[in-house]
Amino acid sequence: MRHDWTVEDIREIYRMPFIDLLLRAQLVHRQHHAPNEVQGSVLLNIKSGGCPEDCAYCPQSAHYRTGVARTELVGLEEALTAARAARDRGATRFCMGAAWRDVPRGAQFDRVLEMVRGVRALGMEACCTLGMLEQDQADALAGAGLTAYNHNLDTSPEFYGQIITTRTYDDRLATLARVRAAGITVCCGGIVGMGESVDARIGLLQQLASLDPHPESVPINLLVAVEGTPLGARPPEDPLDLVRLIATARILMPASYVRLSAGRVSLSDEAQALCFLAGANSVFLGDRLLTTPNPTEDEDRALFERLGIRLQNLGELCG
Ligand code: SAM
Ligand code: DTB
Ligand code: SF4
Repeated sequence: MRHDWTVEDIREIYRMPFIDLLLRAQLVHRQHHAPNEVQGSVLLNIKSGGCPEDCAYCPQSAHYRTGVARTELVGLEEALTAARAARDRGATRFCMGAAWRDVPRGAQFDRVLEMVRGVRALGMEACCTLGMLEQDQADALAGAGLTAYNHNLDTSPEFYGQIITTRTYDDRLATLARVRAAGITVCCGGIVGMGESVDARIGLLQQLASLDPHPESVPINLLVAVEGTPLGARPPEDPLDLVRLIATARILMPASYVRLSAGRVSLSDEAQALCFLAGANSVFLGDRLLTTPNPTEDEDRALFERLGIRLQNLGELCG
């Protein structure tokens, strides 16, 4: 595993002829992963909307009018019912997301810890994404059995300030370090389609690949342009650029799960197939992400059947 990839190394890979890039990524993929297998996760928005951060892509930010409902933290039973349904649908990981800047202390955090224990008791991996964490909070999540914590870097350090002004890149890195120190696996990736340059994508990949160890999962989100957010009118991205980014991530971080995350509804089956060929080996299942649509169970079943892809089962957890 290399952690010292330079921007030049990465640019050279990203700009390879497309077919050469895909072949190289697929060869790397096969050294570390079962070739026709994809891991499935399901998301639950455990606390929606009203977030004090100003992430320009996010429909849950209180800074923008997007029509997303503001809710309180869901109850334990509601979360566990959703987790059981996710397991029945073939997911091995249940991801709980909250529109928080950081985790509130007290009863709400205790309830999240209960949710984590409950999901683990179902035999599934548990992931949370709750915003910034202090070390004692990361340790408590680890104590509850949390498998993974999602905290994205989103883009390069240079472009970050154009997307988010209410926190810094270093804040993000500090939380990631606390998650790692607590012994929780790291889920960290970014977004394509925010108007970032190729250099910004390469800068993101360099940051991710410099983490030692690499994040165990790397979500690559295609921007879901939501009306009311500053990025609501962004034109769609060229899917082949998304494929390039996934292939490059696969080559830089060979053992990581590369998750084709938000944005699948706007991709053709053919584009998704290229993403899998490039080394994506995880997706979100179920017709809802946090606030936006995702392919239905039937659509995914049909796609995986056409591609001969099978979902990883609970006996072969990735965590
Ligand atoms: N509030 C927490 C945080 O920001 O870490 C957790 C939830 S937040 C919604 C998780 C991630 O979802 C963000 O880091 C971003 O990468 C992704 N995301 C949010 N809105 C998106 C959108 N419209 N399109 C694509 N990805 C999005
Ligand atoms: C990640 O990287 N993508 C997921 C998960 N981590 C939490 C969230 C995608 C959100 C897409 C926009 C929405 O549905 O609100
Ligand atoms: Fe809040 Fe997370 Fe959305 Fe940013 S991405 S506004 S931190 S919920």
